[in-house]
Amino acid sequence: MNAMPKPRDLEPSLGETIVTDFIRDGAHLFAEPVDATACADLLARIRATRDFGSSLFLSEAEFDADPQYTGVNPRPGRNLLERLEDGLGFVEQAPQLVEGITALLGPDYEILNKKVVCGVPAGSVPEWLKKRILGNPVNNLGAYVRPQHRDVTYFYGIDFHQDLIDYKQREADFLTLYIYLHPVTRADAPLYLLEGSHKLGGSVFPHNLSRIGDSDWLYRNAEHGEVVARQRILTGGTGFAAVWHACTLHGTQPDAADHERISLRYLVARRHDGPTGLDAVNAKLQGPLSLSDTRADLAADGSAAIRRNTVNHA
Ligand SMILES: O=C(O)CCC(=O)C(=O)O
Repeated sequence: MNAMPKPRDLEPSLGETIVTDFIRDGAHLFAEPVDATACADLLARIRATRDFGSSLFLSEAEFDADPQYTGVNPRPGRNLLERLEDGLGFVEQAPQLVEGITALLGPDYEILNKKVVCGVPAGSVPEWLKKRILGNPVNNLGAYVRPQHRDVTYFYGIDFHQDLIDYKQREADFLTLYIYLHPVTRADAPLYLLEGSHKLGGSVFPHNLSRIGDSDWLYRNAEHGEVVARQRILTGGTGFAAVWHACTLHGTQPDAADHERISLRYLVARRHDGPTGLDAVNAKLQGPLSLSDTRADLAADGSAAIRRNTVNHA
């Protein structure tokens, strides 16, 4: 006769939990943070590279002399993490992250993009700039930052969006990994994530969202239907790590603290040909897996053409 399984054996593995969480929520928040000492060391190295105050920014006259709205994010050859590569093992080799990502993407996954993201505090954004960007849905401040500082992405909030937004015609074959390098409270521009929003697949930004309670949103994606998505505010301590699907809506409000919020953002893509956990997730989506156009908020030069913002009212 077979021995009864011990309760421990009945518990799902981390990989199984992550796939289940992705199917249900489009995200997983890791119970185990990454190494806090390594986070603090990396944060100190990042902070030593610049003052995250108003000196980051061009003057209004400098900006108006030659406005550049595109090509202002980190890119190969201008990415602070390229100089800090030796300090990233605590993320890229963290056993829980490797196990979770492998369950979703299979072995041999590739890092598509990695960068430092800064939530710029209100006190560091010049008044002229605040006036100009008030109410815009995407306040990526790269356009207004001095060129030598464009090796980091700076946000003063960004409305609910999918990370598929940057990848026209690409299938949702990647996930986002986001790491807090210091404690993030409600005042530090935490990520707002809409659980279950991935179920409607790819959808053009800005999204059709109506608040229906304290923390629920009714989200519609045209002929692909609607879901009620629960808002989860990702506050967390040093080393907090979360992953989400390329179609999961998320955003941030402007940083209300008196100091910057500094995080790491990775996009990780599958390479594996065989079946993966992500296949099981994507097989259940009601909407498209890719989009030919991802956004309808920009003018031809890349500047904001609409002034509307949902997450700021969350
Ligand atoms: O860190 C932030 O403030 C926003 C990050 C984000 O949503 C993104 O980079 O897609």
